[in-house]
Amino acid sequence: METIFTEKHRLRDAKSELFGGQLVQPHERPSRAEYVIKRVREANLGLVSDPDDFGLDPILAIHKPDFVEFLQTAWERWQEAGFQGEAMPTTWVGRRMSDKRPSFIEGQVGYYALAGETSISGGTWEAAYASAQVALTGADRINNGARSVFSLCRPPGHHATADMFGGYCFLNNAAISAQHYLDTGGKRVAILDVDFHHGNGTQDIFYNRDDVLFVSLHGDPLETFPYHLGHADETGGGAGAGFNVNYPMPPNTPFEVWRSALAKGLDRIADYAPDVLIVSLGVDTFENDPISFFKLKSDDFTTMGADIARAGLSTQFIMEGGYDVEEIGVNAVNVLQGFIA
Ligand code: SP5
Ligand code: ZN
Repeated sequence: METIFTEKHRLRDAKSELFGGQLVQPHERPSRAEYVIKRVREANLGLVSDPDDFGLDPILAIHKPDFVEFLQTAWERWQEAGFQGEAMPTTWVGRRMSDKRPSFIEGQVGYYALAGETSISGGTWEAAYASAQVALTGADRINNGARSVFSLCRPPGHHATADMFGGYCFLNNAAISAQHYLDTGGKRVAILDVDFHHGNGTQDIFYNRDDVLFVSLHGDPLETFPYHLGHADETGGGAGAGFNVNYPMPPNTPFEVWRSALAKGLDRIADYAPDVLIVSLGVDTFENDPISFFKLKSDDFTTMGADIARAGLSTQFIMEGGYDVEEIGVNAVNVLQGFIA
C-alpha cells in the first residue's frame, strides 16, 4: 500500500493545549506522524510519496470561505493585536446569544471554535493545507485504480466542520476527500470513522445528504469529547435520513464488543454499496492512549484491518487521532497490514 506523506506537518507545532485547567504540550504533536512514518518504512508497507497540490478549490467545496480566510490570517491578526500566547477562544456563541460575527480577532476565534483546547499557532494554516493535499492525493490514487492508499494526514480533520475548528482539527480531510470523489465521477462514498472520538465535523457536514454515508464507532459523548454530538439517535436529516450511523460505547469497551459494532457498521456500508470507502483512522482506541477509554490491544488493530478488507471496497485510510506513545505507529500500520494480508 502506498503512503502519502509530507514533512510540512511539522509546521503545526503548537506550544499549548488547554487540558485540565493547565496549558500543556499538545497531545497532537509532530512526533505522532514521525512514529507512524517510521513504522511504515520499517514494515516495508510500500512506496512513500509526497502529495500533489490540488489548490484551494476542493477545500472550499467543503469549508466556508470566511472560515478559510480566518484560518489563513488568524495567527498574524492575533499577533498584531499584541497577544503573547497562541490564539485560543475565551468566548462562545452560548445558547440564545447572537450569531453575528465579531470583527476583532479575539471574538472571531471564539466564533469559529467548537472546542477550547486547540490553539492556533504560526504555521497551523500551512500544515492544515498540506494535510488536506495529502488526503486529496490519496483520493487521486484511488481514482487512478489503486485498491487502497494511506493518507498520513497531520493535523487530523474529523472534528472540523464547514466553519469551525477544534479537537486538534482545522480542515476536515476525510470530508474534503469524499467531496473530491463525488466531484470526479463518484456517486456514493462511505466514511467509516474508527477514531476513539465521534467525528462530529464529518457528521455535521454530510448530515442532510444521501451521497455520503457516515458510520462512526466512538466513546459515548455523554462521557467524553466532543460531548455535544455522536448519540445513537442522530440518524441523518432530510434527504440524509438514515445515512448517519453512530455506535457510542462506554468506558473500558474491549475489542470483542467494539468489533461487533464494526460488523454492524460494515453491513450497513455493504447495503449502501459505495464506490469508495474512506476510513477515518484514529488509533486512540488503544488501551494505553492517554486521553481515551477503550481497551484495544496492538494485535486487535490487525484484525480490524482484515475485517475492513473483507468489505471488498476501494479503501482510502486517512490518519486521525492516536496519542503519546510509540505504539501509534505499530497500531496504525497493523490496521494497514491486516487490510492487505
Ligand atoms: C483527532 C482527535 O482525536 N481529537 C481529539 C481531541 C480531544 N481533545 C480533548 C481532550 C480532553 C481529554 N480529557 C481526558 C480525560 C482523561 N481522563
Ligand atoms: Zn480521537
